[in-house]
Amino acid sequence: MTGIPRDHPRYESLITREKIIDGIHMGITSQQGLVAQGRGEAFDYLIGERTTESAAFAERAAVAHILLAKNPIISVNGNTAALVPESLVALADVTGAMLEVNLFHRSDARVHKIIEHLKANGAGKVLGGKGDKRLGLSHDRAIVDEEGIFSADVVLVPLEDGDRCQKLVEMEKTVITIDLNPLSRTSLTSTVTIVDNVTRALNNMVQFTEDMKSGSKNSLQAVIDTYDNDRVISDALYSMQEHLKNKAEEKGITWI
Ligand code: PTJ
Repeated sequence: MTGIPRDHPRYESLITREKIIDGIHMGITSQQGLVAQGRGEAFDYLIGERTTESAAFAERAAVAHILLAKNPIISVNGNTAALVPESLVALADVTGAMLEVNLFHRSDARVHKIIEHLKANGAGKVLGGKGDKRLGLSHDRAIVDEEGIFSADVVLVPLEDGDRCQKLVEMEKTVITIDLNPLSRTSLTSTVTIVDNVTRALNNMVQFTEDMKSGSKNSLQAVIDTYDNDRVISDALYSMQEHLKNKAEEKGITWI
């Protein structure tokens, strides 16, 4: 990584970019991953680069679904592998979910590099290398493992394009997504939509799991029952609007 000074006002954001670039050099992140990161950054700026209350609610609902699931899977792509490998492994460990590599710009070499990268960051078994089943999609995200995403009841999908999310919902799976764009196809089709940066969301989910894990099944179900995904999406849009309004007013710009 290049020497970015710690006191730079955009330090966190610049480090995140460096991690994606490093991911490309390591052969785990696609070049398109840079563009995706740029889109994410823009939405993160709009929401104020923080976890909103409703995103935290979605993260708790997501944890409740994962803890109640029979076969929960955390799907990993090239961006998340580069940005948050330790958090992916920590969430898998604390919840008992399995990690599965699933790529849009798929190559066997990249799948195996990501599996090795996750293992180097402490993961045990990582799925995705078999690719012995297909979802009904025309692109390579269709390639999944039978014991993983194919038979999962709950799938956590941090950051992707919408088709597979739609397909998983059609297969009657509970789909949890992390996507900073509250109006993306992914966000609009998932069961639980977390509008937060994957770099914050996964760490929050690890903490929430530690708090919620000892609770009863009924208490976890209660979190799910009181959850309203439309409300969460609507709140994300409102939070963006309010953040922009406050920023404008701080600078003496009239909000019309
Ligand atoms: O590794 P691969 O081949 O599976 O490809 C992965 C990418 C991400 C390149 C691929 O799935 C893709 O092109 O995704 P999109 O269509 O660009 O969608 C990415 C979505 O994630 C956009 O809505 C972004 O706003 C959002 N996003 C980007 N970075 C983050 C994010 N959301 C949360 N946290 C981020 N750090």
